[in-house]
Amino acid sequence: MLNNTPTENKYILEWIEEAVALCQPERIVWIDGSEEQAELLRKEACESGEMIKLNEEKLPGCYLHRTAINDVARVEGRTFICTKTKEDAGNINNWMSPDECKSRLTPLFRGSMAGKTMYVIPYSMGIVGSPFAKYGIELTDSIYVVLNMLIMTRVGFDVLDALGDSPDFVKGLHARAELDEEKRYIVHFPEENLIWSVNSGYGGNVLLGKKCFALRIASYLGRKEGWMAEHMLILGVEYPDGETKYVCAAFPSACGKTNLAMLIPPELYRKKGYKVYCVGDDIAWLRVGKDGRLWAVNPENGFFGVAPGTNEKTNPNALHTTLRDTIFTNVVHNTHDNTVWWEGLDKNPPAEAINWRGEPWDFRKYDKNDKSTCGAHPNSRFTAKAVNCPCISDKFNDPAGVPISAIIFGGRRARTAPLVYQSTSWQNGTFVGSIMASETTAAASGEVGVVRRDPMAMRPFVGYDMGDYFAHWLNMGKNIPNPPKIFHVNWFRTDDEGNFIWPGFGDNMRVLEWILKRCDGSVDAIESAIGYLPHTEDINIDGLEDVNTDTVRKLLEVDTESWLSDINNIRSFYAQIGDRVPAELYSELDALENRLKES
Ligand code: GTP
Ligand code: SPV
Ligand code: MN
Repeated sequence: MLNNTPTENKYILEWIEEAVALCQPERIVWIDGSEEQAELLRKEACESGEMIKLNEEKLPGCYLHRTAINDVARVEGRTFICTKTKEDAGNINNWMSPDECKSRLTPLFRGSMAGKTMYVIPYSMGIVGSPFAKYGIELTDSIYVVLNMLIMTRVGFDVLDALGDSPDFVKGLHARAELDEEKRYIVHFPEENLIWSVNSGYGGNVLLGKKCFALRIASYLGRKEGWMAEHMLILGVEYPDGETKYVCAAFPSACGKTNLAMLIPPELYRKKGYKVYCVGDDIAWLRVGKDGRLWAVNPENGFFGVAPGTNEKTNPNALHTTLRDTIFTNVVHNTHDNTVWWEGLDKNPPAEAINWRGEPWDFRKYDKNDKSTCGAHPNSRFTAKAVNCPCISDKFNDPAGVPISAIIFGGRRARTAPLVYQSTSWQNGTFVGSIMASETTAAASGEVGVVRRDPMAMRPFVGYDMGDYFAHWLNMGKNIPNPPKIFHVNWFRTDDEGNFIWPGFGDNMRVLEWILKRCDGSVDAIESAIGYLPHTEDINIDGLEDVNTDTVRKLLEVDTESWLSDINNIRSFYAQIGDRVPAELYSELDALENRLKES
């Protein structure tokens, strides 16, 4: 079956032959990255009903796709790290031995592509040929996956040329099989650079370059090779004098990375000449540069963003990015003009509409408090090209990446975490990342709104033991002569009625400004039990209607009682991670507890 292959690489060809023998596809199609081939595949997907072509005038090059109803988010319970020993995967990950996993999954793949096409996608995470880049090949039976990978990664035969006869690539095998959730598995073999995904067709489970490779496998490689793969956005703030400073921020899924990455500063900043540019919205690969600073690249080539809540006010840049060449997944189909809609887009839900389940949808029956009445799934998404983003950074395609001044951690905390605080050192900052917690969202299956610890927003994405991951952070700090400063933010504090107190979105610029001033030493701070807090008057609230100094004071309050009860929760979480949690972090925890008790 493997005739006229675009590569002679025996590692690639032998592996494909194995996968073909297992899945038994009728034919093989190599994806060359060309527009002609992509267009043929789009047509085929529309003919089969897998995708719907949207209004070419209003949304040129855009398509709608609906996943199976049982297949709308990442499935952490069915995601496994299959290292030889359980200890290397750690207690936070699900683990299966590689042999057991392969024998359990082999029957699920066997014959799964009979009568179908197997697509071979050679792709690069990072710019082909750059020192940061890592290559992958995904085999899949889904055109939807191919078309998404064409947007999210750099696909083409130049990847095969760059690989030559090297075995150094990540193998990814994906089969939709029966989309049976009881037989759904997303499994990683970090020691073999191998990923298997079966019985799903949802983004994070099947676009294997993203969470599976660029975080789980890459975090494993990063630890071995002395770099970091993180669940972080990257943005640049351009100052009125033309200088640009870059920051990375790690927030858990559906906690505001895409929004912050594409932020438009409030008018008062724009007038002065401030601009914000997006380098990445989800994943950062970080290395120590020759100049002793930490440098970041975004290994992706597009955005797989949350649709609900995206609108002309909250994130106009994201909205504009999705106006062409975009694949929408699980949003509302407006059948009147063949466009799309989602909750929070505008106040005009379509009268003639099909919901994400594919049923006729009556917006008048929508009840804010009952998610099952939503037209769009809360985790519905857009897949859009980075080049179509109005605020994409001119460094987006720079193989060197960008130098990072600050790392920001954050999550959804209704009470405990203040609007912003600064850690006191890299070690203390690593501790701050390690104790991150957030209320769960619709981005993963399971209960929504429960507080869970999510270190560095990487709980679902570290490809090895979490204690070793913390140790890697501490080690990296020792090797960065001029490290970024580390901060923690929380846009999600609520009042007694449950309303967000901080306006968020573009106004988060006001917090970024304080953070960057701290980086260049131009503003003082208060030393508190948890770290450096802003003086109330140093958060610029000019032009904000519903925020006064009292509000800011409330947002910056540290409630000792709730922090002390959090300490107990952190102790049991560390215990759950196990005995590889570094001693340095326990001393940070003890010191924090003592400071809180004294305060
Ligand atoms: P993933 O793609 O899952 O990793 O999510 P993300 O971290 O990129 O989150 P995203 O920016 O898509 O935001 C998710 C949800 O949080 C959306 O519903 C946003 O409207 C909301 N959100 C983002 N930023 C803010 C903010 O500053 N304040 C408030 N209140 N909500 C926000
Ligand atoms: C996330 O859940 O953090 C995402 C979406 O960015 S997914 O690709 O599904 O992981
Ligand atoms: Mn994400």
